[in-house]
Amino acid sequence: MIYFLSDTHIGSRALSDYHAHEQKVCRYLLSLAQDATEIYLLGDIFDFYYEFLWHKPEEYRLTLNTLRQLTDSGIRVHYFTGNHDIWTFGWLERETGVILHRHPELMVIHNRRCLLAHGDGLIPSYLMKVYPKKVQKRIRQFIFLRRVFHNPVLQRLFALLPPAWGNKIGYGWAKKSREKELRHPFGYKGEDKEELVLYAKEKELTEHIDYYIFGHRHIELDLELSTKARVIILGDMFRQFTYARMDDTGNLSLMNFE
Ligand SMILES: [Mn+2]
Repeated sequence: MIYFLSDTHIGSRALSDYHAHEQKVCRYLLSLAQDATEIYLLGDIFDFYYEFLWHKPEEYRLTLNTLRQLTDSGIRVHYFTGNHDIWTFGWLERETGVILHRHPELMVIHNRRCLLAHGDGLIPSYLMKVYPKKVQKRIRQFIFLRRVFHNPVLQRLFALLPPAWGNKIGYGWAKKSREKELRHPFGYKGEDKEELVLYAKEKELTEHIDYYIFGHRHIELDLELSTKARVIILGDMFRQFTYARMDDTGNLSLMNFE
């Protein structure tokens, strides 16, 4: 079996007991070991993750050990960075044995063409022009922040901060975005408005993908396009505990944990 999950947001200070949440996620991950050959982690696994120069994220030791246990048992674990856990500079791979991906990847899995990505920043370019000014501004701010977060010079500078300060800033920023989402869950916008669906539709004009698999949106979606391509949005492992499973014949289904 092959498993796909995203948005665990481990360590989120928006949860009253984030240790209990981390334990539950690790219990789930270990439960996959019984029949998993591969596991795809599609981003935002940690709510805030930064490898500072003088401090590595040891606070996630339980998860790090769990991932190491999975990879040691021969399971290939793919780790896609999201928009909360961009800041790994090699330590995570060494510590856990995961295979790191920083960009969307097209992979053939059990004969199915799969496009795998966290999903942040995937907006068809024509959409920007038709959006109202207010929405355009919000997206531009997001893209600007995304550039700042991905900038190697700024990343180095931030890594020099005393870890206590850096973590305070990081966890605080992440907590705010989680709280906002919990207060107003952004529901499915519909086939003609949901950016990731429109992105898939645009891509289908030039090539065919069997499964588009995304995270990021914290909604559960399994939609078949007219080209028979399926767009899967995984929900999350934060509040909904949903994930996807692919069997040996390439059939994919959305599942629920506990
Ligand atoms: Mn995200």
